Formats: sequence, structure tokens, C-alpha cells
Amino acid sequence: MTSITDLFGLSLPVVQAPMAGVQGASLALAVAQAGGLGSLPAATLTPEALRRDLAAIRERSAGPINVNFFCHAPPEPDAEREAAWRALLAPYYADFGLDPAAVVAGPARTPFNHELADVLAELPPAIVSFHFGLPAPDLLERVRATGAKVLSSATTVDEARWLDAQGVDAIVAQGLEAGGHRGHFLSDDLDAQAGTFALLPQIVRAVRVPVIAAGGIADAAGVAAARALGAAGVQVGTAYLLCPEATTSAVHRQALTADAGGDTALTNLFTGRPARGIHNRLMRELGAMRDDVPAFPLAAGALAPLRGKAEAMGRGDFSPLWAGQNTTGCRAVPAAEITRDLARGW
Ligand code: FMN
Repeated sequence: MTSITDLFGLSLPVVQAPMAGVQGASLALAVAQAGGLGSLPAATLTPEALRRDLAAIRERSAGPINVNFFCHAPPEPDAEREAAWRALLAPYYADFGLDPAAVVAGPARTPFNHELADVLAELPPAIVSFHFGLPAPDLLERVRATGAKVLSSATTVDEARWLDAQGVDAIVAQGLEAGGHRGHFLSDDLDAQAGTFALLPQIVRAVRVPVIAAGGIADAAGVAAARALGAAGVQVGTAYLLCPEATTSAVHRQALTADAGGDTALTNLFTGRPARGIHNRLMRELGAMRDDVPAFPLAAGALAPLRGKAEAMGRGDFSPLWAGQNTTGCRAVPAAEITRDLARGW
């Protein structure tokens, strides 16, 4: 079994999970400097912002870095669905004295495209990872031409086999415990998804490439368990959320440290795609999963003003509080310390 320390040239077999919205280059750099694989989430970055971040990282670290993109198919606008969504949110707008006509778009989540590929060609990272499958073959070819190794997440054995057949260099086996969006791309059936330690050994058996375990791994014991089940390394997200280098909001940090930090559920309310986050008011009052939410990523638009207003009052009622099921590893300590402590389990 090839460990990711050999595959990627790392000192420690720990990937800091890319986490759009709660981190930028600082967290990635801190993990890279500690000898793990730092990840830069690029799903909400413009090409200019990506160029700036990659240049800044390159100035401060010669180690490998992972850049992560979404590769979803952008949805057709659906005026009727959008109007129904806004009508559902109208009582909250009224409570805050907000004008429903003043709705602004939420942060854009642009799928990987040629402009972003241009930036990778200029400033090639050692690793490029994708969420929601892989981009079109011509785009994938451009990534490979930079010399980068390619990763993607699988939430089922079928997805892992599909990725293996496309020639990825490693697969992230992402269990149902994981925080944030499911990486699923072949089937929308959430019942088909297994927990990390059920999924991992099945994927290890089914594919030829190294498999990185993700979801619910929060400490050295979890890392040791993943290794025992055949993982080539681990990818950890939630445990980094309280680090000073993360940009996790105050309401998000507060929710993670409260008793209910581990009270998570899958919800599609915040973006239109199921993702795991800490239960909050919107999830409780509307139901965490609904059929009538605008398609990914459009649901975020109408929520943005509510989120802004509530956060200004110190409340996370309308914010996505993404977190995995296991929040026991969250500590407000430097990311290097989290990385080293995790690696002790290898
Ligand atoms: N995965 C991605 O591939 N891209 C992302 O932008 C992304 N954003 C995330 C944001 C948050 C706040 C969290 C908690 C997870 C996110 N994920 C994303 C999933 C992680 O990459 C990773 O698979 C997951 O955090 C692992 O499970 P854990 O949170 O239990 O450690």
C-alpha cells in the first residue's frame, strides 16, 4: 500500500480538508509548514483571487499544496422555484424589517473552468482535488498537463470505481459523518452512503489507487483506525475549524464549542445540495431536507441577507454551520499542533 507521504512527498500522512467559506491560504500554509498537505478551497474564488493566494503560498512554502474545485453542473434558473423559496423566507424577512425585493446573490460557487485552469498552468500546485466528481475531459487534461496529481471524493463504492477508471491518483473515501457537502455525483440517494469505517475497506478492496479516509476522524486514535482499515492517509476537516488560522465565523465557532456541537444533520436548505451542519433555527423550523429548495448553489442567494443580519446580532440562525458528526477534535490551537497530534496515530 502506497502511503500519501510517498505519493505526495509529505512528512505527515494528514490532509487538511479543503473547506470553502471557513479558510483560505493561511490554514493551508500552516499545515504545509507542519509537514501535512494543506488545502486551498477555490470553489468561491475568482481567478484573480486564486492567483493571489497561490502566489502568496508559493512565497512562503516550497512544500506540496492541494487546490480544490467544485465541478457541479450549474443549474438552469427556475423563477417559480426561486419565488416559492422567497415566499417561504418572507416571514423571516418581515421579522428583520428586510425588503424582500433587495435580495442579493450569495457567494458564487463557480465550477472549475478554463479561466481557473489558466491560473493552474501559471502557478501549478502539486495536487488538485475535485468535489462532485471530475470536470470535463478537456479540463481534466489541462490539469494533468500541469503535472499535478488529481484527487476526488467518493461517497460510494460505485463512485470510487468510476474515479479509478478515470485515472485519478488517489481517492478520498468520504463517509456520511463528514462535515460540509457530500461529494456524491453518481446518485442522489443519501441512503446509499455509508459511514467512513464501513465505506473505507470496501473502497480499498475495489480500487487500485491509494485511498484517503475522510469523515469523523478527529484524533490520533481515529487516524490509527483508518490506517488499520487500509487507508493511505487521512483527510480531516472539522477538527481544524477552531484553529486561529481558519476564518470560521464567530457564530460558527460558538456553535462548535456549545454542548450541541455534535448535533448535526444533513441539510439542503443553505445551498440546494445536502451538506452536514450543526442544527440551527432554520433547519428546525423549515425541516433540514426539502424538495422545494432552489438547485445548488442558488438557495444561498435569498438567505444571504438573513444570514448577515442574524450574524451581526451574534446568531447563527440562518448560517450554514458546517461540521462533521465528530466535533471532539475541535481545539482552538494552531493548525500545526492539530496536524502533528493526528499524525501520532499513524
Ligand atoms: N470538501 C471539498 O472538497 N470542498 C469544500 O469546499 C469543502 N468545504 C467544507 C467546509 C466545511 C466547513 C467542512 C466541515 C467540510 C467541507 N468539505 C469540503 C468536506 C471536507 O473536505 C472533508 O471531506 C470533511 O470535512 C471530512 O470530514 P470531517 O469534517 O468529519 O473531518
